[in-house]
Amino acid sequence: MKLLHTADWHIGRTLNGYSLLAEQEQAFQQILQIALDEHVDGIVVAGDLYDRAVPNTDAVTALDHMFRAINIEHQLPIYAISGNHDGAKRLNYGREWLANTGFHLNTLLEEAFTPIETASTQIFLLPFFDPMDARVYYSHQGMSEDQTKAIHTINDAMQLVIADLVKLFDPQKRHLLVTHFAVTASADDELDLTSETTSKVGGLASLPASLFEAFDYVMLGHIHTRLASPMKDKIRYAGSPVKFNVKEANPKFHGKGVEIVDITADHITHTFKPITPHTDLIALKAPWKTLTDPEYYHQQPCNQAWFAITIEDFDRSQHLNVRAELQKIYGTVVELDYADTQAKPIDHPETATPGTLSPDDLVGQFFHAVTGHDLSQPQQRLVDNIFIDLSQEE
Ligand SMILES: [Mn+2]
Repeated sequence: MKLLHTADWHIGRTLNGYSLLAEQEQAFQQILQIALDEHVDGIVVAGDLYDRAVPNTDAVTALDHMFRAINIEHQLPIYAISGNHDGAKRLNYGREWLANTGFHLNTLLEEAFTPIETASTQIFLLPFFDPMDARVYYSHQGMSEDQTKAIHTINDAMQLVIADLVKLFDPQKRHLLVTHFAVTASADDELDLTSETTSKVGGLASLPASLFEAFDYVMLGHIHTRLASPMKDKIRYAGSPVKFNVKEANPKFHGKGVEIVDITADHITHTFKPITPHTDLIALKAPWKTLTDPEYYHQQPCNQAWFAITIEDFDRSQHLNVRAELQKIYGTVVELDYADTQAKPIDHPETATPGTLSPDDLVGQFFHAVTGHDLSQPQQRLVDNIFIDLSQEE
């Protein structure tokens, strides 16, 4: 069995107010072509189909056309789940009808416990969920209130869920999991690659890869670069097909694409297939004199890419409309920033800057600075839950 693994389409996303829809449609055409060239048996979309729970009508129309092309025109099965950006209940609409044409879409936790059965594999589609969803699910399963109340973190919840999925394993078949979480190589790891937001995910909602070891292969969504894959051979992120923020313009994140996962009785392999951006996102950082020097900018794909420009050591009093001048040279400038190359002294060297801390750590540090005490366990739990809720709304 051969599957195409992609994730985090975020249809309808904008970059500093610029619509990415044309770029997303371009990327989709390439994904479809790869699927056809590789003769895959289905396309896996591991969550965050839309960018928001209530997507705008252009986004809905665009995704409808994409799924139609895959599933109706080319009759390829789709194996999809909702991510934290999707509205699980809304996206659930029509689910049972869609399954009739091989469009398998799970958005609710309880749906994960019915794997999709093929001749040689079981495909478990586990959508994004939070500890509260797990409490509700397990109380419906007859679990006592004391036990459901013990489900505090996503780690607590996932241990129960995985144990129940494993009970459904058919020993004659391969077991594949599609899910949407921050998974790290070990419990202590912190993700510092680009993820949902530009800040660290931290220990907050990240799960250790060891939780998923029972599966033969895990196809993840949530982190937007495949370089964050926690186990290179079998627990992998596909990454988003499109660059979503300026951080991703950094060459170290280059290489958007999808993975072709080939599953046979004795091995599973994955092969990266690149997607070429139509309008690339280029980050430049240089002094004003350099940026406006023809020798420099003639080296750049002016008017063909989007630019995020950081001007170094800039005397702002000299130029009235910096953006307009740069746009004359470069075309679309999606982000403009200023940087001093001379490092400034830090007031509190023992305190990390906000950008390098996870949101929960930041709250903890602030609390400590104000009260002189660490957060108690119930307080920490409250903070965690607030950020889990926020990550769903984001
Ligand atoms: Mn995402």
